[in-house]
Amino acid sequence: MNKLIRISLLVFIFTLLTYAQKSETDLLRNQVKFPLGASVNADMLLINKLYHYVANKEFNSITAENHMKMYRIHPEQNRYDFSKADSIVDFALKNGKRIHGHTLVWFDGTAEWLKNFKGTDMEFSNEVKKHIQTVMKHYKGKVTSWDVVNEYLSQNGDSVRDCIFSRRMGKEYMAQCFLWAHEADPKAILIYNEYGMEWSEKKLQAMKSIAFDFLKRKIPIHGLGVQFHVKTFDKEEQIVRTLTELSKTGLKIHISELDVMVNGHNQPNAVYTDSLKQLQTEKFMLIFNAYRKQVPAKQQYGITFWNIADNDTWLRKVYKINEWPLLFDDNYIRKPAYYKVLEKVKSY
Ligand code: 9MR
Repeated sequence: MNKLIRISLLVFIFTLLTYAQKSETDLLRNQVKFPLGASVNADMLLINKLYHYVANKEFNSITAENHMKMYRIHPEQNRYDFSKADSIVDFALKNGKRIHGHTLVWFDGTAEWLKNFKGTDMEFSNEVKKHIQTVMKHYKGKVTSWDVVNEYLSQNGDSVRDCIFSRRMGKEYMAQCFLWAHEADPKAILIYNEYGMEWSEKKLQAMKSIAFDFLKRKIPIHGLGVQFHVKTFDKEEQIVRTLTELSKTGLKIHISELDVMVNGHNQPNAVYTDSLKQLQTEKFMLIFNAYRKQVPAKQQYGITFWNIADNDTWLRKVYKINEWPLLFDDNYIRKPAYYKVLEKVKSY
């Protein structure tokens, strides 16, 4: 009897070890040659063990989905609240992960006090400078890179977005923010993050020319963030083209907010059918493949998913859309798409 128990125990330990070893090679993050990231939420990390487990196990780069935005981190003119963002940073550092900062200046992430700021334009600029530099200095040596400005262009890319920053500081505000950011942390990788190039050639070209213009004028820009909130019906050609064209700048390319929507037309009764799952898998594979092929290795800053599992997605929370846009299902289990992408990257 004793012998039987010992043998079963040995078999159990052996299975566990084999599984542990196998599971390391079966991790997508170990099979890609660039950092694999996810944006996270501080409260979820704290309260949901599965969330914490998957974030830690599957990803080696971390972005705060919301907690570094101005409305969270700097809610009043003379008050910063770093507590939630700090807890994300602690989690990442403790587990040896890279931290990407998101985002210093964003029309939609701006705190109310700044939107309603009554001072002169010069005083407004000064507040923006103070914000950028205070946040960056707080995380100096911890946060590797920053989305300095997010969504600088208008929806279709035909002009600089009309927003509080362009109105108060002029259209050149982005260049100014990069200069301030560089001054605050000269080692930080500074990124301009944008969306929509996968469906707007005009926006793609506008982003590319801004990057070239900054390089020409020696504005300290080091990377371009391509959000890629992609829909199953977005054209393959334009997705690939986005990566090809932006790579020509020689800057680092970060796929910064990846998710693939299957209910892109927002149908209230949408069902996650097998054919949608298939289309979604193909899009994920296309993106990983295109990133490897179109972006030179030294420019590959990584692919970051916009949160962990389907039930964490902003699309359900913000837009109340029936969506399943990520690689983990509502129970934090890898979806078949995960294994397909893994298979694909292993075959390279
Ligand atoms: O996913 C984010 C959502 O939880 C927030 O309510 C929203 C406003 O702060 O921002 C979402 O994230 C956005 C990101 O910061 C910038 N690109 C677009 C993302 C989706 O709106």
